[in-house]
Amino acid sequence: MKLYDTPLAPNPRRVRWFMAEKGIDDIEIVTLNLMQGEHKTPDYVAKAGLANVPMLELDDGTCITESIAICRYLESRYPEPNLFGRTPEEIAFIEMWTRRAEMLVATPVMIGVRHTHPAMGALEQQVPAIGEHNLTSATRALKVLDRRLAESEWLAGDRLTIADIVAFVGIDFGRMIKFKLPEDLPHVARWAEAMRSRPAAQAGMPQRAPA
Ligand SMILES: N[C@@H](CCC(=O)N[C@@H](CS)C(=O)NCC(=O)O)C(=O)O
Repeated sequence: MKLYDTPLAPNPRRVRWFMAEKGIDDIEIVTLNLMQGEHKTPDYVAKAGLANVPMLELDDGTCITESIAICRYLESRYPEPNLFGRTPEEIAFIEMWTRRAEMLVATPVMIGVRHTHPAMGALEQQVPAIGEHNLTSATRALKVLDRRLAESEWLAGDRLTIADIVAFVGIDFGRMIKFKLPEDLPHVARWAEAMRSRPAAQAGMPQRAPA
């Protein structure tokens, strides 16, 4: 199998993080440079169906896009540790928090970065007001996460799941524009530190020079 990837973008990072939590190391990583349009070549778009990463190409040539669909496939192939839930209740609860993480936080932060970071002009017709509005929404939604994390160690229960990966990777992408966690969210701060210190947080990320 091959994972078509790019280092800084959040959606491929979800998959790399997920693979690292599971110890999956037998998938070839193919790095594309989005700024040079390597995800827009006719060959790639013919396989993926759209000019997006990540894409997982199976050994029989089947191609899967959408980071969560790829993670679900990998969960079936590499079941442990379980990150999508086992019982009907757990599966629904993890799905609920994954969707909240994506819709309330990860997507608004991504739109915020795309519309306000100068380099993103290569990929987006930028409207800074759209970016600012989305960043305000994401900041407001972090209160929802803080309330949840006041009662639970992880977003969907007592262990890390795909919901935590989606939420944290989304928030962390905001570093591109120095998006900071508000200081009055102690539970988000505790959880974010726990996420940041997991080895999987480094998976495929460019190493930063020591300060
Ligand atoms: N919903 C998709 C989103 C994929 C996506 O938006 N990928 C971005 C990188 S994070 C991309 O390929 N952007 C290319 C572009 O905007 O030209 C997923 O979860 O995989």
